[in-house]
Amino acid sequence: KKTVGSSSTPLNKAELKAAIVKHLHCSLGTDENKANNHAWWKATCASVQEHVLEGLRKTQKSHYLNDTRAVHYFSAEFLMGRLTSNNLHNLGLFEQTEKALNELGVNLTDIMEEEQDMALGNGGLGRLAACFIDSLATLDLPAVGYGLHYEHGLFRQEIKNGEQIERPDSWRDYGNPWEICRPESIQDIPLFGYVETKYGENGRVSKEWHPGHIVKGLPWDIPVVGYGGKTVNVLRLWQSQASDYFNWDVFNAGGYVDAQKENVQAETISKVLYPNDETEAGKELRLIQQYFFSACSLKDIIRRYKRAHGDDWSRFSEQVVIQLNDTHPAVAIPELMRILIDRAELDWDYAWSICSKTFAYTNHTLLPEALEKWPARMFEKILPRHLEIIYEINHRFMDQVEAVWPGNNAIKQKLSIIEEGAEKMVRMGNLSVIGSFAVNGVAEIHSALVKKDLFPEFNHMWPDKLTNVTNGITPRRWLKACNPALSQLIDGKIGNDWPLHLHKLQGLAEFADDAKFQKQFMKIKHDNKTQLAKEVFTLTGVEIDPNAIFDVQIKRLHEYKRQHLNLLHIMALYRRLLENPQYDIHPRVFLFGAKAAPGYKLAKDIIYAINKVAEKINNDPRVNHKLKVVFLPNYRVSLAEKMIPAADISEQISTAGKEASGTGNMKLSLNGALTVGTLDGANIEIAEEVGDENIFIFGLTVDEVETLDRKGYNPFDYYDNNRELKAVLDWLDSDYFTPGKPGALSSLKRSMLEGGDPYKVLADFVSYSDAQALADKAYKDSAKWAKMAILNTARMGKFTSDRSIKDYVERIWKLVPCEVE
Ligand code: 26Y
Repeated sequence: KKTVGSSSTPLNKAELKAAIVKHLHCSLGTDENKANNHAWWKATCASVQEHVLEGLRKTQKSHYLNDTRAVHYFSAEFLMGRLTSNNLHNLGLFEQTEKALNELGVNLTDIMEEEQDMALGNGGLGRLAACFIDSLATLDLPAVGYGLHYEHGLFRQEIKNGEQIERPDSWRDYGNPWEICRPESIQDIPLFGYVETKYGENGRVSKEWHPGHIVKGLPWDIPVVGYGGKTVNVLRLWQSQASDYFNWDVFNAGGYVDAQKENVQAETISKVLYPNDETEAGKELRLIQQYFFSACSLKDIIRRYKRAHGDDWSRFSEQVVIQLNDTHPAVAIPELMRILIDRAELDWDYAWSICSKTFAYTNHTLLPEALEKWPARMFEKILPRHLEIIYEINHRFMDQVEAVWPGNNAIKQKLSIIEEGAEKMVRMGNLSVIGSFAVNGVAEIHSALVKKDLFPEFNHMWPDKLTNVTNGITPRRWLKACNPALSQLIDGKIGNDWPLHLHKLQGLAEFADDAKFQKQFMKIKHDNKTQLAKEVFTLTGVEIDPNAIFDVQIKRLHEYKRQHLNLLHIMALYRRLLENPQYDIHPRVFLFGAKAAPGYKLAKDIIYAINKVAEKINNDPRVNHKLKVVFLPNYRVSLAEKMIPAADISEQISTAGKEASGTGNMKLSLNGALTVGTLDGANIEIAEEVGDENIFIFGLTVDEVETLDRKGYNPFDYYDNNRELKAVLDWLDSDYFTPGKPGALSSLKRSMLEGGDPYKVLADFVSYSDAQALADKAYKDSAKWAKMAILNTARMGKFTSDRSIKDYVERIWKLVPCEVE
């Protein structure tokens, strides 16, 4: 059994001090007197990294000697955030390092602020990948994360006059102490060109792809330290580079400048993360990115497999499972087919039998606009051979459909990988289902809807293929590291192994009524709020009172997530306070954090509206002792780590059926925030765990949304019949919040009226406002609130990502843990 801090070569305080000073001198070229926080941080990381790399070497040796089956998690996004605190905690070195630095006159918390977030992801899907690789290492499971080494992660958000401005993110400007460059494992990746059909003497027809370009993939490895420090897996991220030999001709002809153009093109591939989630942009570069990292990763996997098994492909799918994080890496399916057929010269059926036992696919959305489709013409230009293979996969699949539904062309059209129409499109979702042996949704309700609404025919053809794995979060980052005071309180009550066995938090339930424990618990919450209040003041200049309710909505900005429902309610409270200064609510601070996709107009309008309403309310002495609104700029993992421990209320208010799971909901509840939420995604499972009395559920259910749609939803029914709602919406047309600029907020109102209110904001308004009133009432009874908060923390055991990973292992991956040392 693992105990924390039992890593193989423990570093004591004296050794840490010596190592840090050595790195200050020998790696950073400075000394104790000259070093600034940045240098101290780097020297600390370098000292720890030595230790991490030992663990990595031992892990790789164990995996090699045991010839382990491994999962390969393919994801276009890994939202890692900062690594220092996480690595120190997982190695059991946090406290020693803190003390060592203290004796050197340095504060660990301060120097950790020097680290840039690794923001190589947009939101939930990317952060899920990061939590999963933490759990995989913690559970001693052989695993590799594969993705893209974006030079620029998700844009940095500034707010100017209430509007979002995007600035480039440069997370590696001063070097990243955790990553290791591996030029020895470079891969060549072909692109463009044409396909030649060859007729062999034996009558065998074969295909040869003559690529028009070759780009190099250079891998960077980020060690992933499991909790307890034994297994250290890797996250391997590919950077694109021009392949030098390809440019020699131009270069020799004196075309030095032209040769650089080629370089620029090749290096563009991993330049920047696309900032859209949920709406597909259909850009050529994005398809190239997807192919680039999928092809690099497959080559890497095959190289490793061949080292152990030579040309014997019969054991490939026993050794290798590839998890596709959404359809973004789905082009790996035809790529593996291409390698098996064109390169290894296997016949189609054998190749397909290997391929269709290798891939599994996770679906993260039902929103039609998020389902990836590529124009067949674009596919043909970039990946001509892959398009042929996709046609062949589809042809054979259509025969299967014909066998199940003879003569039914409507079903064939629906299930085909190719969408016929004005422009032929390749449907990546269909390809993923057909090419995978397992498909999962990310929460019970979402998986049920995947079966019922998204892929019902596939579910009929392969009743065991579609399944559920409810998402989870790593409690190491999202409680132990981000909320040290609460963690220590918990340690003292139930012992310190809850980060590995989160169900043990149940043990806190017996203290939920204990007045002393309630006080301790709420004192920590209050201290966390005080700390956040300071941060808010630094970042925005707005003063907030830690005695107010901190009500938090943090997530990407989307209509379906309904930040504008929250805003309408805030405006309603404001109105009530203006109309009746005695209106009795506990003071509340509404905190938002959200980035909008740069091209998503209405999302940006909502950010602007929140900021304008905030400005007005915060400066209105009639109400600002009761109400404050704060939009924190540049929401990201490291800011989440500061906001979540300070939250009293968690806003999870998506239209039922739209949020696949949500994971912020789990993080907030784990830290003792009460959810105001709809019956959507994992909220439903959270309600089951905490009990209906410890959550504020409101709004239409999935069935009610469906019924309303069938009947014909008319937002004017609500607008015309609710005076408050009408007044609040009309307020948006005035210049009350935007002096001198009437109509500056009108687009919001329009979307909810003439626009048809696609996310049923008006339908849920009253129910939401009632739930908020109940929350307010509950907060006024502080013992009751404390009990509810404690029970939220106590009952989050299910949502550890360790449980999610165990579900994947049992239902899909069939992996065996491999002890290191
Ligand atoms: C196709 C491209 C534009 C695209 C890029 C990113 C499409 C989608 C995404 C990201 C989607 C995403 O983050 N989905 C979220 O996944 C979480 C983890 O499963 C869920 O908790 C959350 O409900 C879902 O919205």
